[in-house]
Amino acid sequence: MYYFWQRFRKVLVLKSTVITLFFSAFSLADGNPNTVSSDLFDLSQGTVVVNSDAFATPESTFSPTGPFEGGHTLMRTGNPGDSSFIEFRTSGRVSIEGFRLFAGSDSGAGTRRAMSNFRLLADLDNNGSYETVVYDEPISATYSLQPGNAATLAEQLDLTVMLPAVVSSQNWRLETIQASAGAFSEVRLIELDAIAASSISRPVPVLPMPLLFVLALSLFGFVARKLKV
Ligand SMILES: [Ca+2]
Ligand SMILES: [Ca+2]
Repeated sequence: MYYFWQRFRKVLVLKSTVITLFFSAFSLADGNPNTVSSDLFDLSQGTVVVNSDAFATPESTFSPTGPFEGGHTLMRTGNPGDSSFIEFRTSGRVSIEGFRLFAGSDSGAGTRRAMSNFRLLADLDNNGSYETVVYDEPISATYSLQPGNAATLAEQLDLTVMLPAVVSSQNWRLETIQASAGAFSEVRLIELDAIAASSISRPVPVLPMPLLFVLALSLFGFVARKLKV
């Protein structure tokens, strides 16, 4: 039994290492640092934008490269507190346990092009209404002060969010809230990468029934031998 768990743990460590190397390879290959094209929200995986009020290239939020600023999106031109949205459909129903949000304000210009809130919604029953709030939290418009921000540059946001439960949907909607006023204040999104639901991160492994049966037989044999002694 001890040997089994030792082997099981070694397999988990090996799989985690392989996955890390896999994503690192994609990160090196892509234009915007640490964004990937291998995630379930990416255009390369079949995602399409179905509706948006963004000012420039909403599709680029789902692609590490693109025609505007090398792969960026500018959301709707508004005032502080105004929201802007992108609705998108994945190639099929996908299950995510988190996401990684990349955004960028203007260097040396305070909170210009920053957001003050981010929402992710889902239409689970495919009825055209995004009734499920997947995530809805304020963001520090001064990105360097945002807890959990892993970006190297002070004006950028690289935020990994793990959800309390897996969410499965094909229809999604993101919303940003504009932080600053004046010209050039549209929120700049760089990327939204999905983190696919994975058995590796589940704390309790579920053993298959045949294996449980074998383990039960082994335990029974062990007890039987002990009782004979
Ligand atoms: Ca992506
Ligand atoms: Ca992008």
